[in-house]
Amino acid sequence: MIKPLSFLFLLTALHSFAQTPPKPYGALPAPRQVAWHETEVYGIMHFTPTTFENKEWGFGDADPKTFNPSDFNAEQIILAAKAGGLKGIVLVAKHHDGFALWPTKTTEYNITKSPFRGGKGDLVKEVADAARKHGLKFGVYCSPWDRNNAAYGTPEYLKIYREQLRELYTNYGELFMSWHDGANGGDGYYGGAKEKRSIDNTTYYQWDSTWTNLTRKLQPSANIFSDIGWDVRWAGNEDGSVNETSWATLTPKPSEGKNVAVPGQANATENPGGTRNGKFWIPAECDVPLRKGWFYHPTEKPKTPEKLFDLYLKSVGRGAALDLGLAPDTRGQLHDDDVASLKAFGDHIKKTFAVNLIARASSRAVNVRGYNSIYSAKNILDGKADTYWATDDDFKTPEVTIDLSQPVTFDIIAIQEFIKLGQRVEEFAVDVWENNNWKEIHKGTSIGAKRIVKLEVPVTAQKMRLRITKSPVSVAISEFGLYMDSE
Ligand code: FUL
Ligand code: CA
Repeated sequence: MIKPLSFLFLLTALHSFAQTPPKPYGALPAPRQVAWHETEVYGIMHFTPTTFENKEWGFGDADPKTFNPSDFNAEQIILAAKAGGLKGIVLVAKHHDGFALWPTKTTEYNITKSPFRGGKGDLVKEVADAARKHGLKFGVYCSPWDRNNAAYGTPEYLKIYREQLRELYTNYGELFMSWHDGANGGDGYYGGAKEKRSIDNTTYYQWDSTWTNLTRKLQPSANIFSDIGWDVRWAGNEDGSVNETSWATLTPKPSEGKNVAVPGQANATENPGGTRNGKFWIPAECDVPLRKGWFYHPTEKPKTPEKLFDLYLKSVGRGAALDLGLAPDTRGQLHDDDVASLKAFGDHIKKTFAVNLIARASSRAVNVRGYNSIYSAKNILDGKADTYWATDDDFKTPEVTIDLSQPVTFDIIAIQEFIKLGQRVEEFAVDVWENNNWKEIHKGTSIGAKRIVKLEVPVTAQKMRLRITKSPVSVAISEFGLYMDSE
């Protein structure tokens, strides 16, 4: 006979077993990366003397007095970004031309030498303040390549560069990104030398120690972006898209002839698709200018809202993020055309994803982990990223059926995995019930943070199902939604 006390013990043990969440799979996102995934769409803003020279890469010789916006307005820019659905802004605090937009102590080539706000201005602060005031996250890009600095190429410059980062990391609040790129070395002004300087970027910048000792210490929530990581990788192009199958994990590989994988030296062929079962969680950022160039040029036009929506599907809809280049004009504001394009894009997304057409449906899963309601299939319809449907360990290819009280018409499918437990699913399919049979309407691969599928033609159905068709482990799906493109 089981004694009452041991029976109670057994019950408690069984109960806690049934509550055990699935074991995490593979490389996992750090909390800062989970927050980054939620940002989805953000912007990167280029506005330096290069804007006034109508160039893309300033040589580093522009007179600081040329930086003279007639009506700079950080709020105009931030509000336009916000209307576009952007949830963060990365400011290029210093581009390759070397002009610092903040009153740095590290170089004379900075904003205090310009007429901006009578030499008392701090553009980094104005943008940071405006962003925070309107609920956008803030980040910085400080170009390592500096075509103005006389010390560029010597060990002395590395100290200067690190000090610039230190100033940016300490004076402008919490940053969501520290953006770095691999463009470096070449010709430039270099304090008047006007020559070509080549550096070995596998050794010169010593990124490991900069990121470990500065970035991680002073800005632990900042996601380090570079072409291979550490936190966020480059998509491998500047078109705003990743591969249809794109994994959030990556095993950075050195490029040919090099024995280290550092910014600018990575083998970019894996960037658009990532590495299935890669060593690190390093999801992709798709950076693309809103216009043709990163800087404002009067003859160029912004992308249409339709084009932006398409890029959204090819970036955010493939588990990556969309980073749109914003280029203020010589007034220091976004052109009306850019404002209009952003607004229409933002409205398009807002309207389309306002209601999950199956939010009120009932759902039946073949398996729910430990019969426990905290892992119920209902969790995929509740609109909350933190609740998920999980299956028992041996249910790796489960399905869930959705029943509605009346038919709905949709042309967009959206699925999210609970990424805190890793990227688990490898293949999935969606079916609708038609003439007493299941008909497959879509078959896909990677999901991760989000997978959005736009169907060629709208589908009408009252009953549908999501099938996970390939996964090395049990699944953890946090959301499933059907939507109708509002346009
Ligand atoms: C690149 C730079 O060379 C471009 O000028 C621009 O800043 C872009 C965002 O990153 O690597
Ligand atoms: Ca959920």
